[in-house]
Amino acid sequence: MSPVITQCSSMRQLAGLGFALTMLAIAPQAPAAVSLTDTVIGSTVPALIPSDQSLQNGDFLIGANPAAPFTGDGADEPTTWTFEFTALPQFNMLMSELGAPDGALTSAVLSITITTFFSPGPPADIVRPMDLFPSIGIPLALGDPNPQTGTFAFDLLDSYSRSDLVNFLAAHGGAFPMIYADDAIVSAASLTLSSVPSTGSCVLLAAAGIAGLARRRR
Ligand SMILES: [Ca+2]
Ligand SMILES: [Ca+2]
Repeated sequence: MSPVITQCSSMRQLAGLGFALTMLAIAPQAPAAVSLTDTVIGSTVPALIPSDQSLQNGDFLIGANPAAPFTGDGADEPTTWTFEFTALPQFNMLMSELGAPDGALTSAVLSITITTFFSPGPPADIVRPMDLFPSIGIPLALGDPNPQTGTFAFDLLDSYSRSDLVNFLAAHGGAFPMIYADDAIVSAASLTLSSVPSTGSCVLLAAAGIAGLARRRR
């Protein structure tokens, strides 16, 4: 609060600010920022099975690749999973915010924890929402000891437009399918979608505050 208050040069301005803040506080349908997170978990050491079979590793599905020796060894195998937002309490509020004409998605932070048996690794790996391009490259950041586990975080808005992400979420009915490929075990992932109230809502609130302030000064 202090940066705001220090900009007020008189008691009148302070009183006006207090009134405006009161208006914001008592507004009956003041929209709030919404932030939803879904987290999925698997083992860092899944079973090792023949490569013509796929393997369920907790919330992750490791895909078959008959051209490779095994499934579950973290080499030459795609991993897929789906973030689910529909069951979360604030899902409808988030979709309402995201449906505003100006789009209110402010961040979509993906975190993934991977274990690679390559050093340095993982070599040329990627992650992306299932149907969206381009893929996001995973940094060649893990080395000895081998295998090594590391966590990476990306804001999907750095790679995709707001509308692409919102349309993707809507097209999948609130689910958010993902794919990682192909030289690591993915053992944890989370996606946090954040929104702010649409500009229209903020303008209405600000107008109410200014109108009230004008009446008070007459
Ligand atoms: Ca494999
Ligand atoms: Ca590979």
